[in-house]
Amino acid sequence: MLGNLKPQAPDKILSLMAEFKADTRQGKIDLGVGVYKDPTGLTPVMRAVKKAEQKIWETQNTKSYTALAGEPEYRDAMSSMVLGALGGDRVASVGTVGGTGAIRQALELVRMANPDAVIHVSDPTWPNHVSILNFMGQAYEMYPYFDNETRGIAFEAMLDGIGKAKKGDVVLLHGCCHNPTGANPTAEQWDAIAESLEKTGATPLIDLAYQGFGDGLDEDAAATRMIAERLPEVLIAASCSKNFGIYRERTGILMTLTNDAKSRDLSQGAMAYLNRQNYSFPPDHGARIVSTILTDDALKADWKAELEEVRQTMLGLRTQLADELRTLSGSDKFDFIARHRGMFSRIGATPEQVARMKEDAGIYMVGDSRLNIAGLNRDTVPILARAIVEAGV
Ligand code: PLP
Ligand code: TYF
Repeated sequence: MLGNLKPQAPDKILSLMAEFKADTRQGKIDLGVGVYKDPTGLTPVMRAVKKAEQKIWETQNTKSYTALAGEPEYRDAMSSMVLGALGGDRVASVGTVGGTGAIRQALELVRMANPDAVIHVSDPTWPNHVSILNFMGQAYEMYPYFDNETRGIAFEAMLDGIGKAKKGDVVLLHGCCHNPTGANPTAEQWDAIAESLEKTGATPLIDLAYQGFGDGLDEDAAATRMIAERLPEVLIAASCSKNFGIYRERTGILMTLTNDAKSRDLSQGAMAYLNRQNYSFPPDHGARIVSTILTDDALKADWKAELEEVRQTMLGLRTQLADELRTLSGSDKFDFIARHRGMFSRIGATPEQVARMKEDAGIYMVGDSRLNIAGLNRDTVPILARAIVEAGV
């Protein structure tokens, strides 16, 4: 039976990780997979996470099952972090296996509610969105997003695209720090996106995987909150992998906001049902770390301070790289790097140029020319800038 299986194409980002590991060259630079690295190249366990784990170790007296939906303290704390005061009783939620699990459960929830739904995703989007949609056999369309000339958003085309969504369809949006491009809508553009959703009646599904990595914890949730306030029904898939640095703990949450108690309760029941069908109880350890931090003033303050250091480090690298490229290229065409936000920028290099940077300079970025800013440090920025200019980008 198992011999009938077809070989599956590997995840390009994860294969790049393996290729980088196997490269024996000194001075190679990994700008591939989206994990934060400090200037020494380490993905640290955050201080508040260590302290929360210690507190859990000292006080936890059982590892018995929790609840199908996950612990209420975690879900409440996440609702406040993402939605601020808006959360409250419009929200239904379940803990999930990472942000990926939240997206998968969201798509399954949509399929249960409307089997005819079409999911509208940005072109490009995180490859796993497309992979999951294909695997599920879920109908989807891509709306234009990135302008390869300006390396900004092709906004008129984007609006046109999402305007084609119908009531009962879903528009998948990156709440902040778009992956893979780094280009994000302005506040005015977010307003126009909300207006389009109001007009068409399509339901937004907001993927929030980088809250705190762009303009700040509240700033990065502003678009999500504005949409949650204006739209009658909103789905949010949030991840704690990056902003708490707990990638391997697999900590995420799926939230829905509705305008009536009946829909909220149906949604809560359906999401818990989906957890049961897929894995029963969601992972607890990461969720408990998060709720321990968010409900303790001192831990929360320390976590926020460290997250802000992480954000500022990435912003500093962006400015340095844009400055360096302005000097080396004698033009301002790379200034978009300083305007982009989050871990990634798509720099607009061809696949050949990306391959050349890997071969000549040992610089690894994803084939679509997405680079992870956090893979750099002050010493490697000039090396990358030179390689970009030498490759003729
Ligand atoms: N959504 C986007 C856009 C991502 O980049 C990621 C990965 O980091 C996720 C969701 C989910 O991440 P995880 O499943 O590791 O929480
Ligand atoms: O885009 C990235 O690099 C991150 C990490 O299958 C990631 O989102 C990459 C591939 C994958 C899961 C997570």
